[in-house]
This record gives sequence, structure tokens and C-alpha cells, in this order.
Amino acid sequence: MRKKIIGYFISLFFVCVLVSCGDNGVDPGYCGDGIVGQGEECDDGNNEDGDGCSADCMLEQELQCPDDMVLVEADAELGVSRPFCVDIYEASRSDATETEMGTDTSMAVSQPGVIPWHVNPMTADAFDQFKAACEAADKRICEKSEWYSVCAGPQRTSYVWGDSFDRMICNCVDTFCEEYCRDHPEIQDCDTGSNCGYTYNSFHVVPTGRFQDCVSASGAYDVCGNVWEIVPSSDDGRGYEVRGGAYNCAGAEQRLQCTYNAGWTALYAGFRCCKDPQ
Ligand SMILES: [Ca+2]
Ligand SMILES: [Ca+2]
Ligand SMILES: [Ca+2]
Repeated sequence: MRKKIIGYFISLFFVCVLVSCGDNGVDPGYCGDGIVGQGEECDDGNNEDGDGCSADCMLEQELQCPDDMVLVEADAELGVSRPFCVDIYEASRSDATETEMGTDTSMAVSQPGVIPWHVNPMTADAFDQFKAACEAADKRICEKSEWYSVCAGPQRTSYVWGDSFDRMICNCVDTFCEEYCRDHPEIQDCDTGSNCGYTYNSFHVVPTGRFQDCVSASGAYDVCGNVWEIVPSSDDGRGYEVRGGAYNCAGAEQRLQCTYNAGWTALYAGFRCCKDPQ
């Protein structure tokens, strides 16, 4: 009898190990597994205090970002296990102006009203330079999951502003067609259809933050449009993906989508820096 009881407990133990004894067999996870589970405000994969997510998986108060960045919440579904700071503006050079990109490549700056840092074509060397420029600013180039979580936001929208395409919200190939036609009254029946920017050669890069409604829920400008944004990626043989579309892109309705990755190198590629909050 006693043997039987011991045997029963031993087998119960193994059944418990096999199914984890969670509710309905669902693994409840634990604090430190890198997944934000029930009762957890964050989970950065460790059980240490002082890094923004406490040892018991609660957000540590007063997460701070530098003035040129905004705070973005963790999003476990997208693999973003802790809050992060993202640059408010596309990266630019310190000596950039409203009309010139500047020449100082020593570090990336997040500032409004200047031509963003961009290259054409995109190269492996440029990728290294973008990463180094963020690091020189005590930041890092935004991860793909971070960039996407900024673009799509908690609502998982197709574009940074929502789900339906609108050529006037962010700077794309077709944004300036009407303006061009207004300035050229000799043009009859102004064409504002898809790729009209090519008809009038009216597309152009604009200073950072110029489009006030082209802003993420978290407060980052030009995530879609203006210049493409390079994000590191192991899913692409080049080691990076090209996101957000650009001011000169044909097919802006498709290419400005948060999920779109440009597979070619002849493009106006820029970047954006991120950083762990303090
Ligand atoms: Ca967890
Ligand atoms: Ca922690
Ligand atoms: Ca952009």
C-alpha cells in the first residue's frame, strides 16, 4: 500500500513536469523569460533591478529618454521585451541645414528642420557608418522589431498614421503634385493619380519633421516616407532591411507600408537611432 502511494506521487510528479501543471496546460511563463506575461509590466529576460525592468518584472519608475528621443512601450508580441527610446527625427548630420545634408559624419543627430542623412546607393559600408554614427551619439541603430513597433504602433496599423493610404500625410512621390499644378496654371487637368510625382518631377526630400501629421503614436516623425530607414536584420542576406518608403518611391501606397522591405540598393537610405532608457 505504501509503495503504491509513493508510486502515485512519483507518477504525479512526472505528469506535472511534462505539462508544467499550468492552467489548461498553458505554460504561464515566469519573470525573466523575456516574454511579458500575466501580471508582468515588462520582462527583459533577467531578474535584475536598475535596468528599467525590475527583478519582479515591474516597470521601474521614471524611465528617461534624452530630449531628442521619445519613449516607446515594450511590445512582447513583436519581440520588444522592454521599453526603449527612439529618435524623434530621422538621423541627420550635426551640420545639416534646411537645404543641405552637411558633411560631418562623426555622429548621428536627431533634430527638426534639416535635410536627413541619406545615401544612394545603399552599401555595406554605409550600414557600418550608420551603426557607428548612432554609437558615437551613445545610441544604437534601431532594431527591426523596434522600428516596426514604432511604425505600426499598438494598433498594428499598415502605415504610421493608420490603415488607409494618403499621399499627403507623409512625404512620398505623389505629395507635391497639386502644389506643382497650382504653381503652373498652364497645366490643364492636373494629374494626381499614382506616381504623378514622376509626371511633374515634383517629388523631393524635405527637412525632418516638416509633415506634422506624419508622426507615430509615440511621437517619432517621418517613420514612413522622406528617406528609407535601414534596420539590422538576420532575415535578409544583406544583414539589414530597408523600411518605410521614401520621397521618390513609385508605388508609395505599397512601399510606405510598415512591413515593406526594399530588396534593391539604388535608393535614398537613411536611418534612425534608438537607445535603452535611463
Ligand atoms: Ca515573463
Ligand atoms: Ca531587469
Ligand atoms: Ca523615413
